[in-house]
Amino acid sequence: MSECLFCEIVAHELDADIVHETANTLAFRDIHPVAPVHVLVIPKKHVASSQELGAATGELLAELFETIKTVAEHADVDAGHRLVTNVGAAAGQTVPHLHFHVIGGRPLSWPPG
Ligand code: DGP
Repeated sequence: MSECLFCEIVAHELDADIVHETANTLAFRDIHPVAPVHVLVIPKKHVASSQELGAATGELLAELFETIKTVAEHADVDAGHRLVTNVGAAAGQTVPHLHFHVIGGRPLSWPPG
């Protein structure tokens, strides 16, 4: 077993409600949804957070955003959703594997908590 929860989902060692998959990305429903639509989009490769992204990961980043776009379209929230990535424990990151929350399906207020 991997020590990373999301790596376990990628390896199918842990069940998840997968909604979309590409060669290098995976999208699955958040286990604790905060809105009718709450999907997590992750790279299959372990990346701890967006702090590890840069010029060398440009293609992966483009693929992640293609997946985010597809997820939003399939969930019918392409015209209105929030995209969140928490970076570090101080910002509320509980799983140290890069993930983008795609949240929608209800009115979203600003600023976030
Ligand atoms: P964050 O707090 O930004 O690190 O978000 C982590 C999210 O991951 C949180 O909203 C709950 C979700 N999560 C944690 N464990 C699991 C799991 O085993 N399966 C799924 N589908 N989601 C999980």
